[in-house]
Amino acid sequence: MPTPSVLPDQVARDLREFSIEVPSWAYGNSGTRFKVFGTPGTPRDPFEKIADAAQTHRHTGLAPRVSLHYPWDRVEDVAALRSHAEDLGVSIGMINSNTFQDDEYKWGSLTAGDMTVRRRAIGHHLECLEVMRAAGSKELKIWLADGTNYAGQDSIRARQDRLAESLAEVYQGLGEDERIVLEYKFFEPAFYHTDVPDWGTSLLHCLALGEKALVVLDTGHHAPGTNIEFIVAQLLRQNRLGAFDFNSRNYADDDLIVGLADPFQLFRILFEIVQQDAHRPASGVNFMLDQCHNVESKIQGQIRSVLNVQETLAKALLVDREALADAQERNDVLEANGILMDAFWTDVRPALAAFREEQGLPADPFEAFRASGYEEKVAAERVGGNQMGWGA
Ligand code: AOS
Ligand code: ZN
Ligand code: ZN
Repeated sequence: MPTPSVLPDQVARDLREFSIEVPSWAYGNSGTRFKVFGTPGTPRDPFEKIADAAQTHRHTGLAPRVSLHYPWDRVEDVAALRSHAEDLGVSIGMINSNTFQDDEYKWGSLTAGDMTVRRRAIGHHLECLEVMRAAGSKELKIWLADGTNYAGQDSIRARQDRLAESLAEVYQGLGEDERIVLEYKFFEPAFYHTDVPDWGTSLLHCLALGEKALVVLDTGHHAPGTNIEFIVAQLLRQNRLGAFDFNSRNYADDDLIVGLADPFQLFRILFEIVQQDAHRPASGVNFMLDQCHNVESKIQGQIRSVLNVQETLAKALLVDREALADAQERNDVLEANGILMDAFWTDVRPALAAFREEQGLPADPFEAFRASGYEEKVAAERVGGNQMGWGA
């Protein structure tokens, strides 16, 4: 396919409607258990995190929502945080619950055998629903660190039963147009078994709960070699793909910039999305990032990330699906594969630059942000106070 100088109309229409949600925690300092490096200008409170996130949207037009993590992003006045976001041209997206940092949850949260602990964990999720409403959001995201480290440590079956009961209580708290999304992760911090380790377990719980419960697919949460696009196709088929947590992994849950470790995997995932029209807002799939920027500039990292998703989506939209269907019907394996590869290798960057300019956005949002002086400005302004971290 020759390099197009403009995007086909339908591709441009689809891209105009497409958006990505960014995580508040990506704007704070993060690191490993070895070291967390500080960066001048790092936000000191959730208001500053949102101001930084708004820069990503301002330069790309792609990231109008910011996910919050609770209680990391606890503020006295959620309504004030909401209007601060709106003043900056963004809104608050999903509220992420957090039951992985308190001593009480050492033996589990929604799965805990101790009823007092379980009640506390359920209460936390109901409180998250209140925060969600005050923030103007409709979605609660649940990721649980629950699991065990040794065979025999606890009953796997009993924990599933307790999880189902706890989730049902949280689900009862949902309003008509609200929903929960349940994330899975095959290991870490628990290393023997995890209570929601895979898409099947998440889906089973969601099916038992009802239509307002959907699965979150974090691209970093699978064993090496897992065919993630298959999971995408299957969840879409069941109308249960609620959201993505996009990131890149080389080894495990590395949370690196999406599309950098394996751009072709991102393309294959987005092609499954496109084939089922799930990139359109009407599908209800929330495309989010779940990333940390340990050594690179955080806002630049976020801008690069949303651009990677946009660029790869444009390629997936360029696949000649009619020709593909025809090749598939004739079982012409290599022609079918060639049609996909042709779209994957197409350079969409010049057409995307023109597309952005048409919308009054910089042709190169990454360079425009670097030249804007924002990082230097906040580094000079944000003195005193404590920089927020991933686990603030
Ligand atoms: C944890 O591994 C998950 O990816 C969660 O989405 C988590 O809430 C997020 O990464 C912040 O730590
Ligand atoms: Zn995640
Ligand atoms: Zn993760």
